[in-house]
Amino acid sequence: MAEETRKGLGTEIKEKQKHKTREPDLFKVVLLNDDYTTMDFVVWVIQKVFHKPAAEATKVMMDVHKKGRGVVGRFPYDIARTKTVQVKQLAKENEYPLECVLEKE
Ligand code: TYC
Repeated sequence: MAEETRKGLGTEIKEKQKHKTREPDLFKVVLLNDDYTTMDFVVWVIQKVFHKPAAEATKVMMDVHKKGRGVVGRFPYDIARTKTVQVKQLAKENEYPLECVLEKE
């Protein structure tokens, strides 16, 4: 009995959780097609910034090339923003007009 009481004291006291934890909102990183950026550069950028294997990066690039735009990934805001900036920075350094935008899911 004494042991049960001690056990009870040790395990039953729990603060009530006030807010449910939930997944962060996601943002889409979207690549836009243009007529000047080379296919090789787009594939390289997708691999470098989004850590996608070559075959998948090529698939995404071709999808953007054909449809005009395409989602490269979905991330919490800060990560999506950083990746968008990285893509634009690499494009600028290499003198390509490649555009990348962030969209709310
Ligand atoms: N359309 C470009 C070309 O023919 C290739 C390209 C693909 C450019 C995707 C941008 O987001 C892009 N060289």
